[in-house]
Amino acid sequence: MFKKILIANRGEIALRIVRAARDMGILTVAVFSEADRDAAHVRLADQAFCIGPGPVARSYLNIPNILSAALIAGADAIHPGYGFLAENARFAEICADHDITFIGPTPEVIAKMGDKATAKRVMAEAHVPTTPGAGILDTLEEAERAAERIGYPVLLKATAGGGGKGMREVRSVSELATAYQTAQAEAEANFKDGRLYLEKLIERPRHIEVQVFGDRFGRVVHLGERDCSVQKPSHQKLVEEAPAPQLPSAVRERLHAMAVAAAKAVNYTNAGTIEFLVSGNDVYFMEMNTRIQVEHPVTEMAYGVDLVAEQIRVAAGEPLSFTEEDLRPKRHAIEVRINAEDAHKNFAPAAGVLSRVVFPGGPAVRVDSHVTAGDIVPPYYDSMIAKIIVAAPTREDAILCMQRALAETEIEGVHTTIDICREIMADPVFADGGVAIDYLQRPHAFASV
Ligand code: MV4
Repeated sequence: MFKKILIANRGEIALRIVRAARDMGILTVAVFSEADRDAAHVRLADQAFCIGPGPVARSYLNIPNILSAALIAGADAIHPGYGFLAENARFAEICADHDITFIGPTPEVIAKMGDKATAKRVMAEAHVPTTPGAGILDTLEEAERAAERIGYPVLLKATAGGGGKGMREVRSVSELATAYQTAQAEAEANFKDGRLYLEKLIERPRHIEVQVFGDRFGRVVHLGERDCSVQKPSHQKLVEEAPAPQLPSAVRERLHAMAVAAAKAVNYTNAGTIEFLVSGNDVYFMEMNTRIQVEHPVTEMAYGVDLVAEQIRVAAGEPLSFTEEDLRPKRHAIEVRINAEDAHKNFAPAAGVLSRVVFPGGPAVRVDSHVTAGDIVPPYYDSMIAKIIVAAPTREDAILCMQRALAETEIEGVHTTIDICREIMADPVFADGGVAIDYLQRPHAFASV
């Protein structure tokens, strides 16, 4: 087992990893930017190194500085968390070159799944259902022919993308040229890779993803699905739950089987997520995320497992520790994300001082957060300041519990998503379950969206 793990991240996930390591008797090394000098992850780790100024390019994305910290501290592993360097194949490779274990899948798998057109082709070859579409498009004329063949509406996607950047809906041939140019320009600007592919637009699908886990002995398991259909127009998730409500058991079983097949097709190791679009009884592979996800606690609460500890064990070369009992869902879990942003201003990030912070409690409530009263929300990073997760025997009970948890929560000084999360938990449409990805944009549903 590792003796010392460096955490190449900040915020709540850095704390989450410090805690998992500490619980396993492993020493921890934090890295931090100048804007995070007083941050909780710095205080809780055994050691901490400043890796540069606030802007991420000069600190949390600064590979030489992070690696130097790991080498000076004598860390034998690096956990990248999510975001930042978590899906950077080059970083995973550089860690290996320095005899430091990257806690995640291999660089080859990260690169393969990071290229969305390649990932889709690999999954189609493994008989995982994908949306009808075309591979990389070299010209507008090729896009026109492909769209004609598939039939409108279609969706242009950036192969370097994911998360919706460089994506354009095209409803007729007259819209294609403009959409092609803007999607290409957006992809080029964001990823320095303007390559596009195209697929049939699935209208009003649900976003359901499956947690998978593989070890170095070729065992691959799934830990069920999470329903993440409640997303902001920017594709950021706001509410996640497990199991997915109103899902026919045949569809659920197919999702689980497809996810395991997908992970096995690439000899997947460590924690991963297979994202699907679900429309009626049809399921389509969308993307694979080769990291621990923000919403992983939903699965942890529903199943009663520790996914981060398992990541560490598997990276250290141990076999998966999950038993048959571990792999059965026991409760219904719901997570809401509390972001420092103004729901009335298109969810614009709200920087400022948190003058008051009160989090909820109780045996079924978990709060993953790095903030306390008096903290400043720095402008450089993601606006998420807390996740509240609850679990109960039934979905109805879980919603009641979340309503109570949100009623106890008080955050003052900056605008947050608490109010809209309260509205969602009180909404009869959400209570019915099975909402699609356009849920927050339904006409007049939420005054603030
Ligand atoms: C789609 C789709 C409909 N049809 N692909 C959104 C981000 C990226 N991961 C892929 N996304 C989508 N791909 C086809 N063929 C709809 C979306 C989509 C979406 C997916 C999940 C959750 C929220 C979403 C919001 C808008 C669009």
